[in-house]
Amino acid sequence: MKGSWALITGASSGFGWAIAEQLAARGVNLLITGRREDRLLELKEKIVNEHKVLVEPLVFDVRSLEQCEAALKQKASLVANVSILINNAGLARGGEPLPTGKIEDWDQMIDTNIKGLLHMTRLVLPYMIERNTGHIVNLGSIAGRWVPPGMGVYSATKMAVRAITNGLRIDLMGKNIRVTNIEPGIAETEFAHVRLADDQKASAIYKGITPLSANDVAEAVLWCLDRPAHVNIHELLITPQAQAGVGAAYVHRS
Ligand code: NDP
Ligand code: 8X3
Repeated sequence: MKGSWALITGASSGFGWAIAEQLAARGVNLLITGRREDRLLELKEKIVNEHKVLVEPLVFDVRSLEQCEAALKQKASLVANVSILINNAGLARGGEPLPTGKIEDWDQMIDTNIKGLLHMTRLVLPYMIERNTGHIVNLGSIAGRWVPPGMGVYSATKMAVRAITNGLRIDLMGKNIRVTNIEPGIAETEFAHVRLADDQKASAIYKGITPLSANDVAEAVLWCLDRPAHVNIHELLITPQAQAGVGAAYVHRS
């Protein structure tokens, strides 16, 4: 892994940030992306001070194909060397039942979680194919297996991530490129704050349980990346010990 290049979307927070730190600790050079430039610069400074790796921040919105293309073009010579793509940028919005759900929330989730992931995959993959090496790790969710109440559209986007991951693995048969879907349950990041835009409601999600941390999820990602080249982890479902499924009935709160 040392000396290779990884591109991580959504590195300005949560899982993406933790994955960046853990990869840098292993000597991996990084292209870190997100919309918040200040956060990417903060991460770059931290990583460069702690580890001897190269870090290039790229600021763009994964929903826009034009922005993705322009950003990657800026660093084309580095993108050409990317052997690890972490498709992590994503979000949930709202929690209303479908009949009263907000169309703009649906658009944002679909455009980010599905189309953003497709844009980045389509743009980076040709380089991996040319070099016949690579590993794509997608951030799905336990909600890609079962539907949490009020999260039907979010769940649909993560079911799409699962389908795209499986389809890609089939379409890449014969190439030395691995494809993995990581499916976390409740994890404490900015996710709940972005989803609910209400600090009190967001904190309630973690009440009475020890949620996964961003580092827990990053360790799972690193473990998948670390397997020998002939071993491909298709999917990895990871929850807090207190969570046995989705929805209140499957979370034990003390
Ligand atoms: P965070 O909110 O902490 O981080 C989300 C990241 O995605 C941020 O860096 C954000 O960057 C980036 N992002 C969001 N929208 C866009 C966009 N349009 N363009 C570019 N970047 C974008 O959440 P997590 O770290 O928890 O989430 C990471 C992934 O894991 C998501 O796909 C999420 O669905 C999934 N997940 C999360 C779980 C959880 O409980 N936390 C559980 C299961 C899966 P910026 O705002 O700077 O653009
Ligand atoms: C979100 C997972 O368990 O919070 O991706 O609904 S959960």
